[in-house]
Amino acid sequence: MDKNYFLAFDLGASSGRAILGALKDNRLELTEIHRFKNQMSRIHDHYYWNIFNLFEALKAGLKKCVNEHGIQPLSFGIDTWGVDYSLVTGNGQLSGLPYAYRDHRTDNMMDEFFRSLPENETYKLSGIQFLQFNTLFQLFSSVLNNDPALKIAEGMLFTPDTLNYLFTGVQKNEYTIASTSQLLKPGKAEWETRLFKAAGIPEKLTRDIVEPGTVLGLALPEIDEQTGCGELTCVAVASHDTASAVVSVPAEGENWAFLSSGTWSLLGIESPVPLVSEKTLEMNFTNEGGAEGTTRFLKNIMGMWLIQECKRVWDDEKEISWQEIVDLSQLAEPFKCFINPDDAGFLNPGNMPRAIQEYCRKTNQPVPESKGEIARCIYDSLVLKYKYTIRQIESVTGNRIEKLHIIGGGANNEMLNQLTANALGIPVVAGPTEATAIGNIMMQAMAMGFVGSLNEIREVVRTSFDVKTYSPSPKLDWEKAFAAFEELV
Ligand code: LRH
Repeated sequence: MDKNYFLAFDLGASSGRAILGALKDNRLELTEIHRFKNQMSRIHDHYYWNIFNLFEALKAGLKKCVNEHGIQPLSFGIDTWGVDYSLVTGNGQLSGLPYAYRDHRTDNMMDEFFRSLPENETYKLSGIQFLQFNTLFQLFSSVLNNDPALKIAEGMLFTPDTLNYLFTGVQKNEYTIASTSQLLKPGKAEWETRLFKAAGIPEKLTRDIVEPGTVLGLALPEIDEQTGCGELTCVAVASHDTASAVVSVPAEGENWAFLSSGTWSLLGIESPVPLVSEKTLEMNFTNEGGAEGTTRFLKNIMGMWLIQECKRVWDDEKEISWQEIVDLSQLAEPFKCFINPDDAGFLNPGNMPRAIQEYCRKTNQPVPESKGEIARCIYDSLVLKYKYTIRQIESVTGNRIEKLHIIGGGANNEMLNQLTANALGIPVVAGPTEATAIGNIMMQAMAMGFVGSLNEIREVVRTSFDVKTYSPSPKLDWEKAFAAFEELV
């Protein structure tokens, strides 16, 4: 059988990539075609995504695929971070730049919203973890602030929906990304009208929801004119990046958890049904929509953002490599101080090292001074938060987690993988690091009839990519550290 080619566009908060997948005899090979920087634009103290630049970058990737690699793929798919959206006017134009979720306009918006609909009601209706940047609260803030862009909007498209629309002219909301909005019913591809009413969000903004793996249509002729892509099918993949990543977890059997590790650490399990109860509300867990009707019961943990932001500040003085940061952290004293990675103050503080020092000072702990001490504090705290979260999951399901699969770019951090295995006391399987692009590509392959199910996809992942297993070998007293951490959070 000849190779079949699929192009994945995987967009993160700090970079985007075009990755070509070649599938032959159930083996997948990847080639990175194009990589570009993404960043929020700060304008008059608000944060936006430059969606038009992103569109141009994707077209540049497609053009490179055709011209430099000589490949016209069968299809393409787009996945991005969750919750953000563009508004579309009646004549099909985007009404300005979309806000970025770290914009401060949603500070305090959750409490405002709970005056219309109490917290427990909102959770029961949506099953989604409360994060101030969920689409529900972003739109609610626009309603309260009489945002003129909202007034002229006739439609709302999440980030991957928006880019799909620019490529094809088709306006749909894909299920997995829509599920991050906190506007759907738990585990269902249905809008929850009571949430729209409570927030005053016009229901006309919604579009039909399509399942992941739906063929949306063809790229417009103007795309062919600009890139030479020929007749190119657009597939709505599991377009939330976490959903795509979890599609490609190379797991078999049961009692495993996943950690999708990147800017965010998404730690959870795949469940056949949403888990929504008093207890999951209290623990603030989310139920995001997945492929094949699955639910991702997980916790959003602040993740590598903490260290990325430190690096950004440190780079301003003198550039420092990731490896140097890891090396310095290993020289620093372990368990000297901890942070709760999910403290709201770390969402977008501007100067992360200072925010961490401030947190330690406020909580009467030794203040980390050097880069190594700050990095060590972050790594220890993240790993302990993973342990804390795994225990919470076990307390909900009553099952012990026996293995943790770490996927995504964060799985490259060997030191952190080992610390995680040590702290959790279970094997950690790291890889593939390209999980999101793989999940994106394999959902295209499914839509185009080359694989039949999620299980078959995972089989392809297992045969095509190497993983590395870390067995626990704790040298430090993680239980004691955990007790101190638990006290703090
Ligand atoms: C990770 C992610 C996460 C979200 C966040 C906004 O990239 O998609 O699942 O909640 O971005």
